[in-house]
Amino acid sequence: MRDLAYGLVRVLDDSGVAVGPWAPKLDLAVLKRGLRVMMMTRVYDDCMFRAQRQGKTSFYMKCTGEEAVATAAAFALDDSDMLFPSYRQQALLLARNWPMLDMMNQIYSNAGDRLKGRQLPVCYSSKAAGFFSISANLATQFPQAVGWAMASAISGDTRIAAAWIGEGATAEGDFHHALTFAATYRAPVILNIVNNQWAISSFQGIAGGDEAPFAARGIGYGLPSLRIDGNDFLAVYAATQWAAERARSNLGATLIEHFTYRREAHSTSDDPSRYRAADEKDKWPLGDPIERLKQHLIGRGSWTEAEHAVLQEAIEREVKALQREAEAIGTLHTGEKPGRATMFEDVYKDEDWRMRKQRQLFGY
Ligand SMILES: Cc1ncc(C[n+]2csc(CCOP(=O)(O)OP(=O)(O)O)c2C)c(N)n1
Repeated sequence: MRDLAYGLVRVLDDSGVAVGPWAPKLDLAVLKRGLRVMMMTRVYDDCMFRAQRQGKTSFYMKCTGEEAVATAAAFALDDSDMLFPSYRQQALLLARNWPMLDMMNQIYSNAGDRLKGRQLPVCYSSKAAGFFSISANLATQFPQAVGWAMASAISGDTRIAAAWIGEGATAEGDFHHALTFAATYRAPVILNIVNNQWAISSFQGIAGGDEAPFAARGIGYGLPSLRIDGNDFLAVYAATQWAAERARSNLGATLIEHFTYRREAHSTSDDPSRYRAADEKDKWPLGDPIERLKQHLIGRGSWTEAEHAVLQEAIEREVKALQREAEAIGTLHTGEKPGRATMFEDVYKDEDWRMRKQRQLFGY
């Protein structure tokens, strides 16, 4: 196992052919659905980014170039498995067919936002989709996922958990606490490190990636650890499927480092031209996940450039129509907003005396 933490598991070669022992036997239909979800995610990201620039929301974060990490994992997991994402796995929701309109309402903090504007845009939450509330405090989702997985095992459930963390956030104590508990209690959990090379303006070497791959950190905890090509839909699928089988067979947790690249800014509040070369993204050697899966399908004779262009146009039309629908409900500065008094609701199941005092202080 040790070598797998230091190497790079790949399936798609540079010409888009699936090779090697990790190549998963996947239906073409699954690959095409995966391609569609990745394309939808990219179009959704572009629309929401523009909406922020137009002042319709305060904040947005794209996952451009990293779409395979979340999409392929969602397809390899069962729909009832529990997801503990960071803010860059919006594709998980789309892969689980969660309505994009609901996600847009959250970005706009409008009257359709189930979270009533209380969460930072992009911090989605959906119990129905098995998608744990995203926390803007980095790394909290890691121990939470391990705890959830331990509870699942203790109660005899077959569901497993999966969590995602950025390579920068592995510097948080929560990352290490999660690995300790995962290893000690053999928690049925998949722990994903998304190494997209940058933590805002800090390159991955500052988080320790130059000393050893992030995957190698799992070895010290006795966890099977893989370092994989995160821009390869088939490699992400295969590694997740392998880890899920281990977890479901009571063999415990797996650590997976997804080697990928953040093509765009950290968020709408960031300007990467201040800290990295403008052409760096074009020099990234592992390519683009959408382009690579497209080439694979074309190579197998089951997809064409023309079909791809038609699908791209259809997705753009669909996303724009949903955007219009969301904006008709409201945006950051338009439409109805929840009353201020609602900030005291839903905090505790039964109102705490301190909460009551604060509410009364504000005259509600
Ligand atoms: C506990 C905590 N510390 C700092 C921050 C500020 N912060 C937000 S995102 C970020 C960088 C995270 O980088 P990484 O973990 O590599 O994930 P990426 O954004 O690249 O996906 C920082 C420092 C925070 N939100 N929470």
